[in-house]
Amino acid sequence: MNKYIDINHEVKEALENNKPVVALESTIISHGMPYPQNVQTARRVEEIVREQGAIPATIAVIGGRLKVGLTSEELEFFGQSSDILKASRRDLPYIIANELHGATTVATTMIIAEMAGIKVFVTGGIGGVHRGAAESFDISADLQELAKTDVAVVCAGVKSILDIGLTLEYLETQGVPVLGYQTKDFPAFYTRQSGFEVLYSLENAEVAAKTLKAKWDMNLKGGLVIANPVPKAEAMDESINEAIESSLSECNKKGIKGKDITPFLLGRIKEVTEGRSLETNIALVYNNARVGGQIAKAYSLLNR
Ligand code: PSU
Ligand code: MN
Repeated sequence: MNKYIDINHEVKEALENNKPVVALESTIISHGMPYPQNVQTARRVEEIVREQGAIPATIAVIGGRLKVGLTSEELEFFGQSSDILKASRRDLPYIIANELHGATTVATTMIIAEMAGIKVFVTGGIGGVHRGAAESFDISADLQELAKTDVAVVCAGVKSILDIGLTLEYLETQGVPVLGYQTKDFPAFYTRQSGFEVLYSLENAEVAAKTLKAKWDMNLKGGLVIANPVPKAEAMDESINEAIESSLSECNKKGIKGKDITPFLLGRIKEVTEGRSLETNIALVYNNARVGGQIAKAYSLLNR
């Protein structure tokens, strides 16, 4: 194991004994939701993973250490502190060298999960190709990471603040399987449908686990996207698209760029929807934790 990583005792013991472990990211905590909902959600997500019989491993960088599994105090600190850098692949070396704190994105959480030997990772939504990328070149490093790092990402699809069609094209080019969980509609985070379909729908956690195993047994490098739509009861209706459009044009007007775009849009959409988008966001993460926990469990049984 490399000298930069600290895996907590419970997670280490689980990995050594081939028990199911689920990785969780920390950008969603420090840049994706306001305090205190961020910490409450993170704790509940860990609980839901446990209810499925798996061990949660929230991943973050604290004082330059790659942490796999946070203590309750570390989680609280992370949710409250304002000097936490959003850490994608490019940011890690500097943050480590300077002993800073970093919130791990999907890309970085995948990197650290792979270092630790964790195969299943649960989040809300992944990054993607931004609208207008032909001009801005703004394509999330999450997509490159999915091409090369062997971790399955359970998410609720891609937000329509992004160009969903181009995101799916990019993933196809990179050979990343995009699988619907009990659906053929590719979900758009707040809504169950995006207007795009996936080729394959996974019937249950066992089929999902066999799909991961087949990919990695054949040495087909890289991750998989398991797209799990928000439950019907908590999904938003099409009016969310107006909130997204107005937030996007405000973002452009203000000249907000790069890594600040996603956090700005999430905050603004929450204001425009008077908090409803945050409730949906929380509900879909819980649903992903449930499914991800089940897939991790099924995967560990396959490898007994
Ligand atoms: N989508 C969300 N909430 C988030 C993110 C995405 O609904 O918090 C975060 C994830 O950590 C993702 C990152 O990896 O934003 C992508 O940022 P960028 O586009 O700058 O790569
Ligand atoms: Mn970007």
